[in-house]
Amino acid sequence: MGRCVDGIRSVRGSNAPCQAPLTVVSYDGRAALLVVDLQNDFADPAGALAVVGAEGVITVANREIDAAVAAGATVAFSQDWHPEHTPHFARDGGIWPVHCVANTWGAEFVPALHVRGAVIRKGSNGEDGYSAFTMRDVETGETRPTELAELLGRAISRVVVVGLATDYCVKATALDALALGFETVVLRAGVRAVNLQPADGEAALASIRDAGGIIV
Ligand code: VGL
Ligand code: ZN
Repeated sequence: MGRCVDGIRSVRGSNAPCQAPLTVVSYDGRAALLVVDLQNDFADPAGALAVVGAEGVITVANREIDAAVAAGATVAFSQDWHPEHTPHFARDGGIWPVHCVANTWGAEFVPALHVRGAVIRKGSNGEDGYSAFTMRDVETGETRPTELAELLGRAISRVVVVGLATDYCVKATALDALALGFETVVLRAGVRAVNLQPADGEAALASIRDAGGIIV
């Protein structure tokens, strides 16, 4: 019997169902690939908030980027882009080590990434936030949209999400995409979790699925 890997059966001819739906991701002019936060601080082993398994995410992301560009889909890249002081950081009352401070090495895209598309910096005016669609004012907590939804416009009906991290920015981005009415697909092989608690990544995927997202 075939083994299920990321919901895709590795041996043809077996008809036992996999746990995840068998959905083929294909790109066209109505699709957008969102590449979330593939920056040194998350994706380089020396990064301040290095996520285990991030190399695999870069490989998958590059493959998807190439396919999306070839098919005429939109590709957008988000960057976690923090001010030096933000309630996001442990030193300012939050939970995270200092990471992805604007204009530092940690905030740069990993050098191997095929950056071919628009770049969305969450908080270029000093805000921050997890979702690629929203920025949060660090003083008032108010959120407002980034330019991403406008960039996707009305021509895009479907978004495909890859990147880091499953339990924070991927989750927030996918939930916002669903709330905005996009058919939303998350590639399991193209995401990894921080997992402050061991099951956080799986719980995040479950909440995306519960909100109507497709995990493949
Ligand atoms: C993220 C933790 C802190 C993310 C950003 O990109 O998922 N995680 N800031
Ligand atoms: Zn952050």
